[in-house]
Amino acid sequence: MAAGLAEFVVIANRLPVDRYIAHDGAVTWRTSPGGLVTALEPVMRRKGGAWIGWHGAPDEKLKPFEHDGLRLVPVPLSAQEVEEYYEGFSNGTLWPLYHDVIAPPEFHREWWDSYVDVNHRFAACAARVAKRGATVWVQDYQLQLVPSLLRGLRPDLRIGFFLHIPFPPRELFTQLPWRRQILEGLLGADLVGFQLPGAAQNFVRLVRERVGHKTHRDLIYLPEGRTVVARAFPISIDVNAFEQLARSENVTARCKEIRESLGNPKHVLLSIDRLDYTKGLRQRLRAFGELIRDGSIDVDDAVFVQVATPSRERVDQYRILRDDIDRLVGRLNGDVGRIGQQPITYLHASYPREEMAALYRAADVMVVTPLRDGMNLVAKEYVACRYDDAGALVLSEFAGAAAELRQAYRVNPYDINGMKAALMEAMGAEPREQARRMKTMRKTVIENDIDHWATAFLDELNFERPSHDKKMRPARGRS
Ligand code: GDG
Repeated sequence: MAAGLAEFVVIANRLPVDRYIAHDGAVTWRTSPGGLVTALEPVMRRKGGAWIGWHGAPDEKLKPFEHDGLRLVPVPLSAQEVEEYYEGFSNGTLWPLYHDVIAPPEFHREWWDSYVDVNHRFAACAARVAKRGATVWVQDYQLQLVPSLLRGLRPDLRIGFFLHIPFPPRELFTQLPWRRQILEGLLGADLVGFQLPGAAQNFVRLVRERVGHKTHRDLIYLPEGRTVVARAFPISIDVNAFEQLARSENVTARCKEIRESLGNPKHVLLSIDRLDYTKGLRQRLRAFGELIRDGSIDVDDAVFVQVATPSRERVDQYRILRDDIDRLVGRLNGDVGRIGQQPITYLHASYPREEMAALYRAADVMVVTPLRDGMNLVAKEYVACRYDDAGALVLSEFAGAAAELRQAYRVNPYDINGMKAALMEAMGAEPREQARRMKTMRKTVIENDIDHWATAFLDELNFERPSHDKKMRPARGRS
């Protein structure tokens, strides 16, 4: 690479860019909008950082390249690896297992073998790219073996890992035939970050019981004298950017247009999710449908807009879910709709950021009711866009965001009656009450934005911790 070795390296399953091919065949890359890139871009520039990840096309090798001042290092994946490592082990085994087994995880040895191979490739790539003593930050569940593989190759590096999704309790985690390998993989890091303290505690306890290392609170003492820290760093968003967008003239005009095209109802309810079985679409749509059917709200007064961004469409569970939701929306609209009055507007599509901001501003009630979610950034984005202190947030207690956004209308998404009551309360709240809640939530989100998250993690990662007494005897572990 022209710029030499990197002092700061991010490793994620995907590079933060998407490729566009114009009509004349010209290839351009565009930075994919996402909090992680925004948060890490300044550090990357300051330190001459590199980002390692798959570029999105199978069976293709690309040379490292520069885009928008970012140094990008593509890792190739074969079509079979996309199927086995990514769609298989990452999204068919780990994703459901880490989300309360809402869908049954599948355990296949070929998937695991592919996961191991690909993790080796990412680690080898980082070992080539990182400067002596560099800081390397590994992201998410697709790459849990990278910390220890990389440490094996490059013991001089400082290695951090952050898990964006929940980390399950031992009752679920121990179903995994490769549980010990995953725990040992993560222990290659100096700092293992989670969204919530409970997840960090689950990890520490599993390490103590299954691997046999001594632990004290959020510290894990390895026999070779190294200490691993396991701690929560709740992720956030670029609050300023969202607020600026929400305040812009275009978004203000578009917000008005959206409300008009919905027939200017008294209540606009909104949900935005990747179409995923963890997000609780079924339960919330049922709750809303019942409110109309039992006459609690009039079909002329309320519209529910559900945006479901296409996701993982080659994985079976996701195809089944899409058909289920199509049917459910059709049935509810058929049952309770009138001519010109469809209670649910269902959009299976992806939208530009301005449209998202306009939707947030147009929504009187934002309904975020996942069955399990590491954090849920949509909830924070809604709050960031409501500079007018208006609007109500209905939030699942099983979203990581519920720990911070305590003034939301809190629901258990499995309790349909409870959800109906919360929706009614949110719709009926006085503007003063809504403003009181929104102001407090805004303060929390503004104080804890994405910069704060990245800085807190990197400061902790670079904190010099003296090595502990190497003679400390390990406790007994089971596999
Ligand atoms: C994982 C964890 C954790 C969605 N539709 C569109 C669009 N989005 C954007 C949202 C938001 C992001 O995608 C979704 O983030 P979430 O946090 O809600 O959920 P996951 O995708 O499941 O993310 C989650 C997160 O990682 C971060 O650590 O919070 O728990 O599961 O930013 O705005 N953006 C655009 N068009 C869309 O149609 N532009």
